[in-house]
Amino acid sequence: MQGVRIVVLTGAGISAESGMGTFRDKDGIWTKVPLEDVATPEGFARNPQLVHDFYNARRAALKPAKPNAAHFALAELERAMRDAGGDLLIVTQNVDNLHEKAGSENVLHMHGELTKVFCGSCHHKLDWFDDLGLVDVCGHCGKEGLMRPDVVWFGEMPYHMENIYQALGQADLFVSIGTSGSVYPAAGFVNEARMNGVSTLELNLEPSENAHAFDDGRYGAASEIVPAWVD
Ligand code: BV8
Repeated sequence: MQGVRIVVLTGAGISAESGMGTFRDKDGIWTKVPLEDVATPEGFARNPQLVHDFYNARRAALKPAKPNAAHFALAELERAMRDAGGDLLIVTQNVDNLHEKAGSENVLHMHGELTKVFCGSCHHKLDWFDDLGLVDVCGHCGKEGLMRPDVVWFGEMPYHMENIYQALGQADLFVSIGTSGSVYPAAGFVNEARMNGVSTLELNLEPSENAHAFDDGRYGAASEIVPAWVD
């Protein structure tokens, strides 16, 4: 592992066994709630209270949630690689904080975080662990009613893109865990990695939409296949 660099992309599947729910599976979040209503800037402009209710419920569900064996295995691998002079970067599409709860330190949240909000007027960001509502006032500019979850909605630019593409260009291995490969730009990372000559591996419950793009794939529940891969 000396000097080895791994970039791991995670999606909702890694947190499924921690009770956080996935988006596009049979009982997924987007089968119950139209994403246009709760995960777009237009939906927020139309009905901000509906959006707050949706994210307040998910923030409440996150509080007691615990990382599973897959999160812990990645945290352990990060420590082992660091000790050996290598580097493991987790790029997560998840807005939960289960990688951090498991002890991972090198984590980029490309779709934002449930435990953060920002002001739509002055863009000041702050930690937020409770319900968010229309009457909340920005602690920075003092405006009321413009606070929103720090989540990247459809049509918005994901975070940390420059760092992510740089890491993909320098990696030895790219591993995608628990994601359907249906949301861009994350779904394109495997091709970016391959163009840079990086080996690619998919770990998922079943082959994803772009399974064909990976050099290798291992399939099963994340809590089993991720620790097995790390070992
Ligand atoms: C952008 C908010 C410009 C967070 C989310 C047409 C073509 C190409 C692109 C587009 C297009 N039309 C529109 C676009 C762009 C659009 C897009 O991709 N749309 C798709 C639907 C076509 N993307 C955007 O708008 C993005 N911005 O593109 O900006 C740009 C361009 C270039 C470079 C930079 C910027 C912004 C996207 C933001 C999305 N935000 N939601 C929230 O509320 O949580 S999306 C939502 O999907 C989640 O955030 C999630 O992170 C993301 C990905 O979903 P997955 O994590 O993969 O979850 P899913 O349910 O789909 O899959 C779960 C998988 O786990 C399954 O495979 C299942 O088998 C597996 N699984 C289940 N259980 C387990 C398991 N695996 C292992 N173990 C288990 N136990």
